[in-house]
Amino acid sequence: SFGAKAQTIEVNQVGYQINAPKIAAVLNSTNGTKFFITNISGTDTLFSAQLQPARNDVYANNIPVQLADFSAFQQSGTFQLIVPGAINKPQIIIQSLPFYTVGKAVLKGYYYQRASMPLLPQYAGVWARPAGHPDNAVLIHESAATNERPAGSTIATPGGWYDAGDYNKYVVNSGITMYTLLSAYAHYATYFDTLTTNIPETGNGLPDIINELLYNLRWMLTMQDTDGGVYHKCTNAAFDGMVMPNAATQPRYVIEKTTAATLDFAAVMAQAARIFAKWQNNRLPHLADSCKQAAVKAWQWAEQHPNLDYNQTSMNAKFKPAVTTGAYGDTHLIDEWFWAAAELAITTKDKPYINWLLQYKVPVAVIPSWNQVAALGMFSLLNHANQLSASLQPLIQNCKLQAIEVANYLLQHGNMAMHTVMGQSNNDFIWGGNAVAANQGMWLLQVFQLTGERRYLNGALSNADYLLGRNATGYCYITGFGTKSPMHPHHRPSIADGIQAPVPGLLVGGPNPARQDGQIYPNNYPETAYTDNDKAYAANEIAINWNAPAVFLLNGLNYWALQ
Ligand code: G3I
Ligand code: 9MR
Repeated sequence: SFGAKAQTIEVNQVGYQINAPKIAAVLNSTNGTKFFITNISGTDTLFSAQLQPARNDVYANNIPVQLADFSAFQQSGTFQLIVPGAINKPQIIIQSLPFYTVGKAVLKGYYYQRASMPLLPQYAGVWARPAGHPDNAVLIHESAATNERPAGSTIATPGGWYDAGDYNKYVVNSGITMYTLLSAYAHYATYFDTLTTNIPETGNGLPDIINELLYNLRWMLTMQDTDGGVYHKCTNAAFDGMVMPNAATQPRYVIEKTTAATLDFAAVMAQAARIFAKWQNNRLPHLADSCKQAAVKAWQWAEQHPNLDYNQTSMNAKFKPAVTTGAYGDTHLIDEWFWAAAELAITTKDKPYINWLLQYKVPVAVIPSWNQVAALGMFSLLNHANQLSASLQPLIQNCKLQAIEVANYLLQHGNMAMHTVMGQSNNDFIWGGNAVAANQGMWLLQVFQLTGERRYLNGALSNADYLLGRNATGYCYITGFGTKSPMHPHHRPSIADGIQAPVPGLLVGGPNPARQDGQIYPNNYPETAYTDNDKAYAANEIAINWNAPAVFLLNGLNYWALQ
């Protein structure tokens, strides 16, 4: 009837696992009755069932949504989903391992972010490009000047990944990113041991996830000054224009050493030391030891400089040139202390870290983000419980209770209309909200591993469905995947390379009604405030800390499907 909104069916466009829950959403639908799954040409009906009663999607202007649950249909192949009255008949892919290719791609995404080296056609395909940012003579910014390293002198800090759609490298954001990738390996080693991503190091005897994260870890090590403190970032003074990396030649600086960067660095290096120990007698001699020493030195520096928060505005009042790139400023560091203490306690078993943990206890852990890292330490402690001293066991028990309590809460408070864990409240739809969905999924996968209860696994899967298309925009939010995915991410190489398709395997930030980029969005409802516009950096940028939980989630789901 006039004015009624068209009924559209939104599905996980990448695919459904054959033995798992399989749900599609019919938007703007109130009185639908049956749905049908047919062969791809629509001639044979293979399955049909009732649509569920409509519920309003409170995050999408209360549109009525009816779910089509075809979990009972367990046949692999490509099918068509038909709802009488709907304007589309989406393709449905059912496979034993539907997230295998996309899981690889989100890991490969990091290769495309590499600074200081050319991407060759045999690895990068049409997205091959010359090296950008050698970063072998980066200026000491006034804010970072010391007697030994006066402003204007240089250090070498090559390599690492570009943070996001911009070309700067930020230690704080590298911290959570590295943790997440290292943890993915720690949890799913047998799976990652054989997963290759066609990068220059493939076949060198190390798993490619390790090869990839080593590229950034080696950069991080260069960001530590001889006194143990860690520079906050390696950056231009101002963001580059929309040019390729090799055309972005503005001077680079390392900026003041901060407590947050140094603690995050300590945590990552302590965690890396445990994981790299596996190869200390062959592929990675001495690296585990170097990481451990770097971590200890960083912690000691942080103890001596506990209050050096990064405040870009006040820094710019004192030092030149003014720096206007990403701040990653955080003034609440108890979670950073806890995370670093936890990783160092696990790796070294030394008293000072154990005592710190016993004195300060476990901060309230929330879904991780670059400035909320308590849960990182919490899960690390939990996963190493049997190696830790008796004195720490009550604290670890507290971690376990928190982990399960949050997981239960997540399962109970999702978006009921779309049947996703994503959508606990409006606060899920923020700058980088798609990483909130992925991190919720990561949390649930870890609690599934702890408890063996399948409902947690299913909760994680619901957020994979969200990211891959079962949401009110109908976008699959990973570039290069699905039938409708971002074509114009705020990602300088994707904009400047003259190739129509964006660099693949990158998760965009997602709906964000705050729209801090000042662009025009279709609306400002939490779940639909999204635009595939390359100027809309508050919704359509990509970032290393957002891809990482997608690596964990999608590959974790693959791992469990293979068990
Ligand atoms: O901390 C407040 C919180 O107290 C308040 O309740 C909430 C309400 O919106 O806002 C919180 O602050 C937000 C902050 O992130 C912490 O989550 C800001 O509004 C929000 O604008 C800020 O967004 C960050 C953005 O940079 C701007 O600083 C994103 O998390 C962060 O992912 C993004 O990172 C950028 C880098 O700076 C540069 N490189 C690209 C990268 C991705 O866009
Ligand atoms: O490209 C920048 C992106 O990486 C950041 O997330 C964003 C917010 O800090 O800023 C982008 O740069 C814009 C700058 O803030 C304002 N002038 C236009 C720049 C490119 O869109």
